[in-house]
Parts: sequence; structure tokens; C-alpha cells
Amino acid sequence: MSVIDLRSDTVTKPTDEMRRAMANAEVGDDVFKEDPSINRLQERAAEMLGKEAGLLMASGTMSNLVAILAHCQRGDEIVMGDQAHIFWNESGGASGLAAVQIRLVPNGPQGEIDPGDLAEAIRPRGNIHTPPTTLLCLENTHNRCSGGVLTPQDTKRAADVAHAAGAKVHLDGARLFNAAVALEVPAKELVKDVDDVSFCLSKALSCPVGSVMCGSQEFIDEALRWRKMVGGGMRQAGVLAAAGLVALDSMVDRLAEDHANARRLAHGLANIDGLSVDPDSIQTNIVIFDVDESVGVAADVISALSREDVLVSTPGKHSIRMVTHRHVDGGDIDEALSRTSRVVGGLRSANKG
Ligand code: TLP
Repeated sequence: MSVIDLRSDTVTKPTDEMRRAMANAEVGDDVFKEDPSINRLQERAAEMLGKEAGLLMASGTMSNLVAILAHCQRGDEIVMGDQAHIFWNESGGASGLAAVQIRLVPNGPQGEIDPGDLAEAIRPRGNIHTPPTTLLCLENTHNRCSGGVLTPQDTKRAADVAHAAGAKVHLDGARLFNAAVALEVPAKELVKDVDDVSFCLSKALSCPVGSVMCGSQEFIDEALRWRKMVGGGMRQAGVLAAAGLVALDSMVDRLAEDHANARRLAHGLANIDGLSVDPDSIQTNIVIFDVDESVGVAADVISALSREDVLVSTPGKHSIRMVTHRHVDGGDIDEALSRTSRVVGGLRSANKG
């Protein structure tokens, strides 16, 4: 029985074309800005996103941290959705290393933030008792909102509120190209109202490492110093950038296949008694579904699935996440569904008895 790995699109491996590009990459010392492959990747990314400059980072987590460090001062408050990856999954870096305080507002079903909620959360400046709100962090696609997509209008509505209050806007676009493909709009349309954006090369785009942050030249100059401070000056990392250039050329359009597979998966899961998901809400490659008490807790399902060689992850006690990517095709989805149906049926019968 083959293993079907739906834990994350981060499990994707570099393509043969990427490996060839990596082997042949022109490199130099990037701390001296002398790595031609990195320079090309940064320029290409900035151009694709309609920003002045780009900066290669080691990871999405590093990009988010550096964005906060570059935009904020110690003791500032930053606002984000209550399901934000920065809040849930980045080891507390915003408070631990950037010394800012996080204020949460509710995320809507697709990860959107209500402009009214945001306006209420933003603190007025000039009061010595309260921290100034200096940054809004958005996320597109939204991981914990089942890969939900922010439209350009969703982003503009929130960004306008932040900007009117003098705060900057960072977009965690780890899966930005998934959003662009799902909405059939150029990625630059999704980021025109934010001050900076970072996207990951190492998720569904299949690169081994990397994230690229893009913004104004002034912001990137500031981010460069913070990247150095957190140990992200990577020298001959053109070998990584070479894979990134291949990804931007050849891996974006195919994301539509992952999205179709995710919808197929969600439709199948919705037909399994004891699991609930609305297949029509799935827009990209992440399917999060709830597990009914009659089945048990998510951890029970995850262990039983792993015995059937289906690997998944869990965002909460009663929910499971399955992520589609380049290494799973329609046949794997059907096989994962039949194994899941068997596992869930088995757990329900055992719980009844
Ligand atoms: N997300 C990972 C896990 O951390 C949950 C995954 O498997 O989805 N922003 C978003 C929206 C992300 O989903 C992730 C990774 C990151 C940032 C961090 O990226 P890396 O892993 O490169 O630090």
C-alpha cells in the first residue's frame, strides 16, 4: 500500500528541472549582493508583484518576523486575525523577538477581516497608556481558514482602515499564487494595497527552501538589515534561487490541479458519515474538516489513518487538515477517500459497541 502524504504541500520535492538549475546555478556572495541568481529571483518576484524590490528569505516564518521587525518598534501593537499563522504557528516570534504585542480580531470564514472590527481594534496614537497600532497582518490564502482566499477588495477594505490610522500592512502570502490561480487574477492585483508581501517557494511551488519578501526599496533596505540580524544572510544561496526561478516559470499554473483535487477530496469527505465539511467553501489546496464525537477526537482518526498509510495533520482537537499538492493525483485522492471511509466507519462501530 503506498503512502499518501496529505500533511502539507511543504512535503513537495524539487523537480528534475529545478535540480538541474540548482546544479548549474551561477552564484556569488549574496551578503555583498553578488549572487546573480538571487538578484534575478528578487527582481523577477518584485516585478511579478508590482513592487520595487524583493528579498530572499530562508522561510515564511523568517519573512513574517522580519516584516514585523522592519515595520514596528518595541512595545507597538500589531493586529491580525485570530486564526493567523503568525499567531498560532510561529513560536511566538512576534513577541519573543520583535517585542510587539499582538491584538486579535475575528477571521471570517475565508480569512477575511471585517473593517469595522479592525477599526475598533486600532488604538489611537498619542496616549501614553496604550501601545500604538503600527501594523496589520493579513494572510492569503488563509491556512487555518481552509485555504480561504482574500479578494483584492477584501484586502483593500482592511488595508484602507489600517492606512487611515497610520499603520502599515504586511501580507503573509505564503500561498499567494494559490489565491491568484483560484481567483484567476494576476498576483500583483492581490497585493497592490499592502506595504509588503512575502510568498513561499517551498510549499506547493515545490522548491526545497525559501520565501521572497517584496515591497518598496526603502522597506527592503530596512528588511535587509533585520534579515542579517536574525542570521538570514545566506551567501551562495543562488542554488536555492535557481529553483525559485524555475518555480515562478513553471509551477504556478499547475496549482489549479491541486485545487481541483482538493474539491474532489472535500466532496468525498462530505459523504462520509461522521465528518463534516462544506465542499463549496474549498477554493484552494487545503481541506479542513470536522470530526463528529461519534468518531472520536481528531487524534484517534489521525493515528488510525496513519496505520492505513494516509498522513494528515490537525489544526485542532476536533478537526483534521488534508493538503493536496504535486505528489498526489486524482487516483491518490480516491484511494485516500476509501481508506478514510474505512477508518471512520471502523471507529464509529467501535465507539458504538
Ligand atoms: N505552514 C505550515 C505549518 O507551519 C502549519 C503548513 O504546513 O502549512 N505562513 C503560512 C500561512 C503558512 O502556512 C506557513 C507554513 C508559514 C507562514 C511559515 O512558513 P515556513 O514553514 O516556511 O516557515
